[in-house]
Amino acid sequence: MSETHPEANDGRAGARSRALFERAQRSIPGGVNSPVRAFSSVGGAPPFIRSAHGARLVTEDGATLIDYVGTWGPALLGHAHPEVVEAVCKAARDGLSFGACTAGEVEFAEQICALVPSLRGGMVRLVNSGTEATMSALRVARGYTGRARIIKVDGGYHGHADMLLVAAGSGAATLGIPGSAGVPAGAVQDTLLVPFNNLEAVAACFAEHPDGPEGIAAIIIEPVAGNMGCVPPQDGYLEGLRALCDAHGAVLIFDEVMTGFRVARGGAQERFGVTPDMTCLGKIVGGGMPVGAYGGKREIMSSVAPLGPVYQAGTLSGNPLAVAAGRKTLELITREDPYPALEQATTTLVRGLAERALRHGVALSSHQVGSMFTGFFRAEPVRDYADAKTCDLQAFARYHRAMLSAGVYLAPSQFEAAFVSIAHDPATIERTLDAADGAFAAVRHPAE
Ligand code: KE4
Repeated sequence: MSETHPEANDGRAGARSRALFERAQRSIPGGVNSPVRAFSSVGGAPPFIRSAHGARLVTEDGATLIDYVGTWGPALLGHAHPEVVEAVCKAARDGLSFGACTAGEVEFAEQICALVPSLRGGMVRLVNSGTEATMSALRVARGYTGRARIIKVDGGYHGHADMLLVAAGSGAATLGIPGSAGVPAGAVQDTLLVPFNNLEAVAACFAEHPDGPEGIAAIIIEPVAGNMGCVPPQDGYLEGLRALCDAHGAVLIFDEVMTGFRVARGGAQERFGVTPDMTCLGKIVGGGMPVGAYGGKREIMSSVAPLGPVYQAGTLSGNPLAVAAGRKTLELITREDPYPALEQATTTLVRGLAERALRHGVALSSHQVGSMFTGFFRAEPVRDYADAKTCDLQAFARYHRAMLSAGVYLAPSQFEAAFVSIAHDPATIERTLDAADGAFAAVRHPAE
């Protein structure tokens, strides 16, 4: 086991993780602080993580795993990057939170606005999560336009605000129905659902709800879908949304919580050359600490209290530790430009996985944008959530278990993206591909 490349080994929950999971379920709902972590769709107890450095996790059972969850996206620079950790420790020694203005948050806001095209010349407000960012951005869009209706994509996830927890009805453009217990019908009565990559359905919404007080306030979209698995926008799709919003006076909101600083330094809006009116950020912007942000054109953000009538607040918003982590992270991605190498490493991995799946006769459709990717267990490409739902989820579960046994930690759901960090060096990618050889064999010939 070399210092830089500790041997990856069986990551399935051992005795200590299983005991901790048993205990956790007595005091935490489902034993987890976020549902996907429970491993429900792949089975078995989740391994409990003790530490994480670079591209690797160490479990409570002492296993070393190669990590492609990356704490769901933030770990672009690898876990526990020394300069980020030092920045947090330094800030902590001067106090954890003041609930007051700080120089750091001003510098951070200026950094964010300089990097994200839709924020240049505009304004940004810091919050503590992606959910807060999207919830707040939609409230601002509604306040700014005086309209109530919003459009979201079926299979798009923007956090757990009531108005966004909607299930699709039948038909192309459907009025949302509550997607969770506890969400009253009234909370989603103004939420319209459309399939991803379908401009006609969006146009139909605007036709059905003409501009004016009963019209559509905003479209919120993941410009690269990540929460149905990684699905890129088809050519012209984002441009079409931009044109429809311009034509109807609706606010175009890019939820770049996952894609921001991931698929390019300036996010998907920089990569695809389409500038929204507002952007929501999270994950990488906090470098692993709890930071969300929303922002956009000055005239829109001038609606936000105390400047304007749209209320939004937060005790820990802009707290010095999270700001320190975020500032150092953005400084590093600016100083070092990791994107070409990240893309190359991810392309090597995705191509290698596709070759091995083919060799083992496993139907796999791979999608990659920058350093995020998903292998869908079906033969045809995936364009939207309806396509994604036809994947062979049993095959995915067998693959996930086999990769975990071989020391590779993947998101426990077919409908998630995987992430490569700058710490995933060629030896790590090669070790992952070796594990995948066995995993695809296990998919094809499950142990009796
Ligand atoms: P948070 O509230 O979890 O910080 O962000 C919500 C959110 C908003 N927008 C997008 C595009 C997101 O991907 C997310 C959260 N992503 C999920 C993983 N797909 C977080 C993992 C979890 O829910 O535990």
